[in-house]
Amino acid sequence: MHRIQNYINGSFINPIQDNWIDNYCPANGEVYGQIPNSSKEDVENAYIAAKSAFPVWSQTTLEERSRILIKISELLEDNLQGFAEAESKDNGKPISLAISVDIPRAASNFRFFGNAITQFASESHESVGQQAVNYTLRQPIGVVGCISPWNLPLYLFTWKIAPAIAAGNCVVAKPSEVTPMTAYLLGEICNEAGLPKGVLNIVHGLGTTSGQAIVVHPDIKAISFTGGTATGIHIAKVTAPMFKKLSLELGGKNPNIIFADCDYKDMLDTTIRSSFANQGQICLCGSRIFVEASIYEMFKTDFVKKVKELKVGHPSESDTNIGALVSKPHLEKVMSYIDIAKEEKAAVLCGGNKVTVQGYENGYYLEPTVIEVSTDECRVNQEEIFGPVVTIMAFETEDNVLQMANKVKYGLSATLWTNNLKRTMRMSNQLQAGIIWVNTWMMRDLRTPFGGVKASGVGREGGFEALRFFTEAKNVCIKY
Ligand code: TXE
Repeated sequence: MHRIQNYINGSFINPIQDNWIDNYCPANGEVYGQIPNSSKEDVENAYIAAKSAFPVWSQTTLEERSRILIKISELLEDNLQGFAEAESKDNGKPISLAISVDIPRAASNFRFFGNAITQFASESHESVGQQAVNYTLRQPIGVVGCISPWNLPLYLFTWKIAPAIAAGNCVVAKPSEVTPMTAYLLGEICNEAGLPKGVLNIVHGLGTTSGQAIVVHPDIKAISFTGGTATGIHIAKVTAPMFKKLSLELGGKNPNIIFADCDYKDMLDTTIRSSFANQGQICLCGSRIFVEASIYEMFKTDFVKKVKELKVGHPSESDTNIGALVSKPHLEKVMSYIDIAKEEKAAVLCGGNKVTVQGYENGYYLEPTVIEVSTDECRVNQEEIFGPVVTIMAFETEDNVLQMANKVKYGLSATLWTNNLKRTMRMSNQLQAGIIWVNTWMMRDLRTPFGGVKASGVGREGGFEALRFFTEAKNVCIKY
């Protein structure tokens, strides 16, 4: 059985205690490999490697850091097919998505931050009348921890690592134990690109052991985490007394608000994507759909018809729209919400059942599901399901939908469909979310701040925000 290894100090090594975890293929439910079940000793070794690499890396010129990051990006592009196949097999996502989104975006992350670091600047303040000038140094923090989830494995892993190393830090990183494969492959690419040993160290294992060891390590001074809100709460609690810098990108339950004056076809096509892309396992998915009453019945008919046309199938088939969910426990969690919907007397308009894909009977497939709710206060409309399940309901007025949109504990993103400029401005100002999309969804410009409010997390990633997170500001005041 194929075993992947930890990547520490530029070498691939087994976990010290020789403990391993089975890795499942979601498309057929079979174990296809094993990954290290790393302990805190493995994390300590990764930390030691990172600490030793830091003095040289933090003093490496920006041009040289940039050159290496862009080389990593190019090598990812050269190996697009292999990485996409690995991602699809590990995660269950359609290969078409891994080829068009996940791996290109991972390459873009390195290219973007390789370029961004050459443009990163800090402020200076002339203290007029006091004969002094202040300037701000932006210094790398040292060794930082990056912990990422399973839904967009390499995409989110590199979204953290690239700015961290661009800013001159050395990293101890842990991908999700559910989807470790592309992070493992990244180590080889980093060596080929000439990234010095120890700048990036990748430890595989469970959140509660190796993840926890990163989080509580006294000398890992900053943690960038993307994952579930419950884990985010735990990390915030345990790191508070240690005064660590924290960036937490957590769950979402995002409203997709559709007004009658929108471009209907564009809205319908995009709403299919924003509901079901990646099996609905994207923190940005618009899982609560609110439709203006005057077009509600038309939308319901058209949307359900389109949803029924989506093909649930093996991720490697090019015409598959919906692949497998990431794991058996996750499939069970998502399905439990379909039972909850029935208990809450909501109407399941389509979907709701497991799908048996011929030849892959033990895969984790679920029909795309649309639930019509009569109140926004039910659990399916309030709790993050994180699967191919959306709720729909009608609204009467702008005030009414704004209130419902904001009445959840999360606040990551919101989508608005309207051609009314004043309404766009009013609603964008008042929606409680870190990201608002108007007449589009998940259109990304890597320079923009990315993150949420309320239970969707703290801090912003993206652009200079990420470089600010991964540096400490130090003010120098010189009197002349
Ligand atoms: O995430 P976890 P899970 C949501 C989604 C999902 C729920 C739970 O609703 O159903 O979260 O998913 C590591 N110390 N999102 O349980 O556990 C873990 O090993 C340090 C939204 O799979 O938060 C993995 O690397 N690390 C989300 C990472 O945290 C710990 C994406 C995420 O896993 C740890 C995924 C600990 N104590 C799920 N415990 C998004 N925002 O996109 C776990 N980990």
